[in-house]
Amino acid sequence: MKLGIYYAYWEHEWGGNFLPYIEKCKRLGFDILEVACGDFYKESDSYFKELRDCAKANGMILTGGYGPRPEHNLASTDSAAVKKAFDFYADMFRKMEIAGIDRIGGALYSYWPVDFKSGFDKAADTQRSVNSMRKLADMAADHGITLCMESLNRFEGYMINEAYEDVDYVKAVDKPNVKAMLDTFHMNIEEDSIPDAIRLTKGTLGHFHIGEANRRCPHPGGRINWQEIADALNDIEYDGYMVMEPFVQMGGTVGKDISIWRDMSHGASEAQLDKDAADSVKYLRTIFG
Ligand SMILES: [Mn+2]
Repeated sequence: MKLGIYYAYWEHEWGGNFLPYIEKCKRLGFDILEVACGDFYKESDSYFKELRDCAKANGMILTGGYGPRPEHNLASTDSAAVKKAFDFYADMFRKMEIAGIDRIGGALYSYWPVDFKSGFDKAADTQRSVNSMRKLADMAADHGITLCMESLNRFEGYMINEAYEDVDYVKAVDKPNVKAMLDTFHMNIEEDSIPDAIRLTKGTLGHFHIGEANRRCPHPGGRINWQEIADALNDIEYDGYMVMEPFVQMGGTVGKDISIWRDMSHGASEAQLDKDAADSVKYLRTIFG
């Protein structure tokens, strides 16, 4: 199994420069670096060529993530805004291809984090989202990109909270490059059984995020049963990637969006954060190979 980590573990703001993380994560024992694609519009093509060359030189795979800002909500009733969102994604997909990124995951079907006070109509929003996603999928396919629909917990989203809803959504879109995506942090809140949820996604699972129940790096003795997850992924013959998405630091937009209101790192230095990540991937290899 190819194992990765999301760069935001070390950062307080989304975006930023991903280049130094390629070499760092290689050194820490990862195969994959996941980057945030939401600010790709700020960078020129030459930056993405540099990313691709750096990843290649280090033997690293790059994957993408995006929690769409409200103006990129494909389920919006504002069709002019959705049209602009397609333009935004067109630029992102083109740059992803330059960087060699062939998959992106997140709440691409909606926006994130959801403002529940503004109200919503789940059935109507889902229908609009499915229609828009068919078009987005064709745009992504032109760049060899797969779109992964991440199932989120109820406090962060409303359209897809459980694996069965994810599978239903993916089947409704019915495009080969639109897949389901699970995350152990969200599943731990919403699913009756994490392994059963994984088994439900057989044939549709495109990406997998992992973390402890409180989003620390996976470690022995935590509350997530990594062996039963490995068994379930093995049963469904999952051949995609596994990317850890730890969040332990307060502060900035990352800390606010993720709701980190105490220093879960206990004042960890960057060297300590590095060690925790390296220990985690070493542990995961004993279970996932
Ligand atoms: Mn996730």
